Amino acid sequence: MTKRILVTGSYGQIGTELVVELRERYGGDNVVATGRKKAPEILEEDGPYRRLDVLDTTQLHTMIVDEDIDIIIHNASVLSATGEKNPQLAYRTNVEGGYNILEAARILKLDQVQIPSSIAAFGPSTPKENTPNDVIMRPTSMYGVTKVFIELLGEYYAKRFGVDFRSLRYPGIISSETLPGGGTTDYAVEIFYEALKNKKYTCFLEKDAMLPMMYMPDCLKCTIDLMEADEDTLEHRSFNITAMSFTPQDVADEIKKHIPGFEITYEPDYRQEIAESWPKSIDDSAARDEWGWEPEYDLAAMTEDMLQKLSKRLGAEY
Ligand code: AKB
Repeated sequence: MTKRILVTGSYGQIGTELVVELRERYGGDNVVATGRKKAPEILEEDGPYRRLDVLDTTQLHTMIVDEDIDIIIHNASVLSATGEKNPQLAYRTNVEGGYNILEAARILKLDQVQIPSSIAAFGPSTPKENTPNDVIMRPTSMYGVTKVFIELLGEYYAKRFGVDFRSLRYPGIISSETLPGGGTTDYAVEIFYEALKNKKYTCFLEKDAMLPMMYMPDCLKCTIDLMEADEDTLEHRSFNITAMSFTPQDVADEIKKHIPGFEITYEPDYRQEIAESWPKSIDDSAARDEWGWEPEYDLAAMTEDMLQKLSKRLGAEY
């Protein structure tokens, strides 16, 4: 029987493309896209979109019951850079929002909840190279603190109440459909827009700020693969996940292979300090071993595809 899935934060960078992919796989009507704002057209085309504020528990519970929801993918989150500007907002959205979702899963006996975590859950005292799945986690950003909390709370709900909680520690996600907002890894998307529009980009991180990254098709794949994994095969509930690691200079050099006149300059700001507290590369062997994770895109393949897709969308030749 097909499950009914509710996605929060569905007009965000990951949410928009995730809803489209889930609808293609499980049928438009079985995927309820939700968010606090009016829906973008793409989310109303092939299935329902509902206004939802996860901080309103009455509205949340009513929607789960009325829409007969089995699984929630809770993408609504304040990211690292916005979280440093407004830690109180990050706390409410990420901690209280996540708690409300876990409570709804417990009370209404949902089949599964997936709440993303991030590489931001690690901190300066975590080993930076090939960071293991199970390792010291003492993040120094508000966003990171909220993500560690949600991982621990979800694992507690699984053990104590039998809630099937799952979480992916996303790296920076690169995509051509919807811009990210408020993250430290956002430069890796902006650089493509600016390369196509203006042939130059000023980066807010240092040229050698190496971070783990992933292209959107792989992000959709790991999200859905984890959702579909048999709970009995999972030893973990929170998973490291990655596809590649690169610096701003690496991606600029790769873009230059396609757009030879492209130029990058550097004006690092407060986001550099956040980036420095995160891992440079990630060991995702737990995801590979427990549910068969394997990424498809490396830097070269991602750059080629990204430039093709974006140039079509922006009507910008290169
Ligand atoms: C951010 O930069 O805040 C996010 C993330 C790595 O979780 N993209």
